[in-house]
Amino acid sequence: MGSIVKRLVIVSNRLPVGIEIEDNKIDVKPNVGGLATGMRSVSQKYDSLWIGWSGMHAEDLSLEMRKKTDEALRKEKCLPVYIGKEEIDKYYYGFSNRTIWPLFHYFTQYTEYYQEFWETYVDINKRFAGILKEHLRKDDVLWIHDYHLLLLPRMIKEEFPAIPVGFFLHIPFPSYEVFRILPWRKEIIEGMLGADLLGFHTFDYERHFLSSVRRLLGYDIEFNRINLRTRMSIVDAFPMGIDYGKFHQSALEHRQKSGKDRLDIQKDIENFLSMSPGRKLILSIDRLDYSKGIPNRLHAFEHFLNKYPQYLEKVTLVMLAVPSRDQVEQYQLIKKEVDELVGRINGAYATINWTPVWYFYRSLPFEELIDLYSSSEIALITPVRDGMNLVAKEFIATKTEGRGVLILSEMAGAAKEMGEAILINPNNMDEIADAIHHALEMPAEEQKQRLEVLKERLQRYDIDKWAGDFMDSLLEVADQQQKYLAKRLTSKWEKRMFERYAKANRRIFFLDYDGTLVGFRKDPKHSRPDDELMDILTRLADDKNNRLVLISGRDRDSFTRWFGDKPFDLIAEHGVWLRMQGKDWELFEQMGTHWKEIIRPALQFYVDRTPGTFIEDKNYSMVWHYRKADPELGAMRALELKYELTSLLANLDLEILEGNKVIEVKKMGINKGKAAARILQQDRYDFIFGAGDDWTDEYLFEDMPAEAFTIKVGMINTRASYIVNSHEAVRELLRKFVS
Ligand code: ADQ
Repeated sequence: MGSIVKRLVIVSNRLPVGIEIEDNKIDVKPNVGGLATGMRSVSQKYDSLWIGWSGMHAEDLSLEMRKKTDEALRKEKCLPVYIGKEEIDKYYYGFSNRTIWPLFHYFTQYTEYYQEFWETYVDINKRFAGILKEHLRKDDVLWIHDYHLLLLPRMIKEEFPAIPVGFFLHIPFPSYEVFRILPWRKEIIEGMLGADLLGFHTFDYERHFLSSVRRLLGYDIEFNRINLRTRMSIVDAFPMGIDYGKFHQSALEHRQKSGKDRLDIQKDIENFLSMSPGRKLILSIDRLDYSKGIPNRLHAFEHFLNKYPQYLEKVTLVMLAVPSRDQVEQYQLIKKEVDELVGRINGAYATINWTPVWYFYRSLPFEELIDLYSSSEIALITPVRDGMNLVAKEFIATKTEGRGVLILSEMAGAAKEMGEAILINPNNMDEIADAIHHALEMPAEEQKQRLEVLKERLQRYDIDKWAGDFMDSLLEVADQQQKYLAKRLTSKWEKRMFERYAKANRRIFFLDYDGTLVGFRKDPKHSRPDDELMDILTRLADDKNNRLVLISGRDRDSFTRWFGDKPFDLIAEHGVWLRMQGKDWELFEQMGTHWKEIIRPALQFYVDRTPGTFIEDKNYSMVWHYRKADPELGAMRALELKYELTSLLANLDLEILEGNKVIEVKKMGINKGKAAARILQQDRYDFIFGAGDDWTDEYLFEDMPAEAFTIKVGMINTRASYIVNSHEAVRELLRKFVS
C-alpha cells in the first residue's frame, strides 16, 4: 500500500509538535494527546506533510521568528498555519470548544451559539484550505482530522476533485435529535461530505451521522454509501487503537528498573503500598474536561468508602487531571468543583497514614505515566461521554503480570470493544461502588482471563492497523470515484454526439420522465411538465427526422392529459401500454390483474403503519410511494416490504421494481428495455439516444444497441455510457440538439 501513496498530507488543528521560544532560540517538542500520539507513527510511515496550528499566536512572532519557526518545523515535516489571538478565541475556544465540543458530547446546556464564533470558524477553515491549495500536489492523499475542521473537506474537494480526501472524527457524532439543534447544521454536514471517506470510532456515531445526512439533505444512502449525485461518500467505523508495542514494552522495562532509577512518583507509590499489606491503588487519568465524569467518579468513590468501610485506609484513588482549555468558563468551573470535592473527601476521611484521593493537576512525562499505569491494579474511567478513550486501552497494554482490572463507562467509545472490562453507567453511583468492590475482590485467575482477551484484541487492532485500514479504504473509495469520473460526460464526447446527430437522418429519443426531465416532487401528481420542457420536447419532435418516445413507469392518465396532443409516442407502466402519436393506447402485453387483490392488503398494511405513504393503483401494476414519509422510517419499511413481498410473490409470476422512493409490483418480464427493443424493430435508426435516472431505466440501457448514446442522471452503478448530475443537465443537452 505504501508504494501507492506518494505523499500523505495530514491536517489537524494542532501540529504534533509544539514550539517554545527562549532568547530567540526555537525548541520543538512533541505534543501529547490521543491524536498527536496516534498519527505520529502513521506520518512516519509515508512521505508526509502535517499541516496545523503551532500553538503560538501569530502576533507574538516577528517576521524573522516566523521564518525560523517555519524552518524548524519543516525539519519535522510540519507546516504551520498562523492564527491570531482573537481568532483563536473565536475559532478554537469559541466555536470548536464552546459550540461543537459540548453539543457533540450531549452537553446542550453548555452549548453557545454565537454568529461571530461561526464566522471565524468558517474563516479559519478557509485559511487551512488556502494553505492546502498552495501546497497540495496532484498525487497527494489527504487526511483531515477532527471537529475543528468540519468544513475543510468540501472546500478542498471543490478545488481538487481527484485528490482522495479522508476525514476522521475523534469525538462522538451525536444523535440527529441533538445535532439538529445547531443553527449551522446543514453547512457542517455538507462540509464533511466533501470527504470521500468519513471515519468514526463506532458504528453508533456512523449511524447518527447517516441519519442526519438523510434527514437534513435527503441524499440516497445504500448501506454506508451516500450517493451525492456527482460523487459519493463512504462512511465507516474505525475504532482507533494505540501503539500497543510501545506501552507494553515500556511496562516491561519499568519492572526491571532498579531502586535508584525509580522516579519520584514511583517512590511515593511504593512507599504507600508498603505501609500495610493489601493496599491498592485505583488510577484515573484524563484531561480535566466536564465530559470525563470526574465529579461522578469522586462521588462514587466516596459512596464506595461508605458502603464498604473495610477498605478505609487500604485503597487510594490516584487521580491525574491534565490541564485543558482553561480559558473556557466551563473548564474553570469544573476545576473548582473537582478541587472542592477532593478537599471535602480528604477532609472527611483522611487519617495520619492514609489519604483517600491523591489528586495531581498536571501533565506527566511518558515514563511517569507508565509508572502510574504499571503500579495500579485498577483503573477507574468514568466519562459521561467520550469518543473513544485511549487511556483505557493504554492501561490494559501495561498489564504485563496478568493482574489488573478496568472499570469503564459504557458511554466511552472504547466500551464497544472492551466488553471484558467491568462496564458501568457513569451516573449510577451504587453500580460504580459495587464495580470497585468487584474489581478489588476479583480472583487472580479471572483477572488474567479477562486481560488476555483484551490485550490480544488491542495488540491486533493497534494504531498501525487502524491507520492502515483507514488508508486502504480511502484509496479504494478514491479508485471507485475515478471510475465514475471516467463516465462523466466530457465536452469531447458531447461534440462527437452532436456530430453524429447532425449527420443522421433517422433519429430516435427514448426519454424517461420523472427524475430525468423533471425533478422529484413529494406528490407525483404535481410533477406536470413546465412550459420550458414542453418547448424543448416539441421542438425536438418537430424535426421530421426525429422520433420522440417518452418511456415511463407512470400510468396512462397523466401522460394523456399532458402530452395527448403532442407529436410524441408514449409508453406507460414500464412498457405495458403504447400510444403512437395521434392514436389510441394499445396494450403491448396481455395480462390479468387477479394478483392485485393478493398484493393490496400487504401494501395497505404498510400504508397504515407508515405516515405519508400511499398506494398508486396502475392498470397492470401497484406502487407503494414513500417519498413523503419520514426518510429513515421510509427506508426501513421499504426494506421490510421488499422482504415480505418476495415470499408473497413466489408463485405469482410477479416482480418487484425498486424505483426512486417507490416500490412497484408488476408482471414479470415487462420492462422499458423490451418495449424499446420492439419499437426499434419497426424502423432503422442511425442515431439512438436514451436517458433515465433509476434502475428501471437500466433495462432500457441494456437493450440498446452498442452505438446508442445513453445517459444516466446520478451516479449509481450504471450500464449507460455517461453520467450527468441532474435533470437540468439532460434538458441542457436536449436544448443543444434543437439549437
Ligand atoms: P482525549 O479527550 O484527549 O482525546 P484520550 O483518548 O483518553 O482523550 O487520550 C488522551 C491521551 O493523552 C492518551 O494517549 C494519554 O496517554 C495522554 N495523556 C493523558 N494524560 C496524560 C498526562 N498526564 N501526561 C501525558 N499524557 C497524558 C480525543 C477524544 C477521545 C479519543 C481521542 C482519540 O476525546 O475520545 O479517544 O481523541 O481519538
